[in-house]
Order: sequence, then structure tokens, then C-alpha cells
Amino acid sequence: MKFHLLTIFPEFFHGPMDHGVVARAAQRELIEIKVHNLRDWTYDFHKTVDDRPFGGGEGMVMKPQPLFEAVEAILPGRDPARQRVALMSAHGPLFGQRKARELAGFEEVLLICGRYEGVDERVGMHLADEEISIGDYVLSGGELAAAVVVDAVARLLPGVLGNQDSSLQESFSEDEDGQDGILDCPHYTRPADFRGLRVPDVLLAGNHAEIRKWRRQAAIEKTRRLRPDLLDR
Ligand code: 9D3
Repeated sequence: MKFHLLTIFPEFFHGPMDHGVVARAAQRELIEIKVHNLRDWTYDFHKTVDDRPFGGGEGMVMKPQPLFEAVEAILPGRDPARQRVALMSAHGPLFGQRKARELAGFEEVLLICGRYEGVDERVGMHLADEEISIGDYVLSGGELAAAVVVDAVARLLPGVLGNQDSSLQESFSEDEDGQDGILDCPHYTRPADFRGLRVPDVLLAGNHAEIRKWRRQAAIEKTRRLRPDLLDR
């Protein structure tokens, strides 16, 4: 799978993708991450990507022309069955495990990262296939959000995760109906007594049927405590 990141801050992505699962997937050529500088599709001396809002008001708006030309150059003769273009936007539907799985089905995903007060509406309506927000809080731009999407999608691709942590049995895994699951069970490692905080005895005793039962129950209780919204649906 090939990820394209379109941004005015290409250096932003030097770092976040260079560690752990995502970096290893890129080294093994299971994924390819191409960062594109939006200013490459400007023609004026100052490489202008923004302009003042029609109708007046505060702040600047990203111009449609560099964004349209960039996407058309990066994905020429774009095939909507194999390639997806998403505008990272605070106003998009919320990104979740279900959307991550959906994006993992495409051969190429291009994430447009906005800056300034916003992006010309025609980009969301007529250039991108969809808009994606990673949560109801205000970020300074789409770059951090795009890195989140790349990470969540990459780890779902065949061969990316080791047998260590299969993506099947983890927090927010979906059941067969595509419903959101519950949280993962609690995990403990040595020592069995850390400053008087004891690991549950059942995990030390080695009865694997009992351990399975305990983990199922503990996962439900943890979900009730931390994410009750996942249960009452
Ligand atoms: C200050 C202007 N905001 C009005 C309250 C609107 C606004 C414009 C631009 C809010 C955020 C942004 C920049 N954010 C993103 O580009 C963004 C984002 C986000 O802010 N939250 C969650 N997901 C995303 S994806 C892209």
C-alpha cells in the first residue's frame, strides 16, 4: 500500500514514521510513504498556497489550484476503486477502527493536510473522496492527524504485524458484524509485587482455563470503568 501525504510542512513527517511497526513495514516495502510539498504546484515567486476569504473575515484559506493540480499529478487518471483521496479536516466524520479497515483495502491513499483557518470548500466537495477528522478537538493542521491515520491503517496490512501482537485480538477490534469491540484485558509483567501492588493471583497460578475466564471478565469491567459508551450500544 502506498500512502501519499500532501502538505506545506513535508519535514513534519521526518520522524513520526521512522519508528516501530510503521518504519519496519516501510523498510520491508509492505508500505511506501511519499511526502509531497504542496508548494511544488505553485508558480508565483512566493509559492503562495493561501488567500483571503471571500466575504471577508479572519484568517486565510488554502487555495484550490495547488491542491487540485497536486492530486491530479500524484494520482493521474485516478481509479476510485483502487485509490482514495481524503481531506484531513476538523469537520469530517470521526476516524475509527472501521474506517482504518476500509482504507486498508485501497492500493493508494492520499491524505491532504490543511493549514490556516481552512481549505477552500471545493476541495472537500469535488477533489477529495471524503473528509476525515481524528477527534473533536482543534489541531493546528492536518499533519498530525494524517500520521495517526497512516499508523492505524499500516498496522492492518498483511504481514505488517509480527505474530507478537496480531491485530485481531486487540482493543477496539471489531466483531463479525463490524461493531466496535470492548477494551483489551489488563496486562501485567514482573515483579508480581511492585510497591505492594499485587498482580492478580489467577495470572500467577498457570490454570489457563481460569486465566481465559478472568481476562474476559476483567476486559468487561475495564470497559465499564473507562469506556462505558462501548458497552451500552
Ligand atoms: C480556528 C478555526 N477553527 C474554528 C474553531 C476551524 C479550524 C480550522 C482548521 C479548526 C481546525 C483546523 C485545523 N485542523 C485540521 O486541519 C484537522 C483536524 C482537527 O483540528 N481536529 C481533528 N482532526 C483533524 S484532521 C485535520
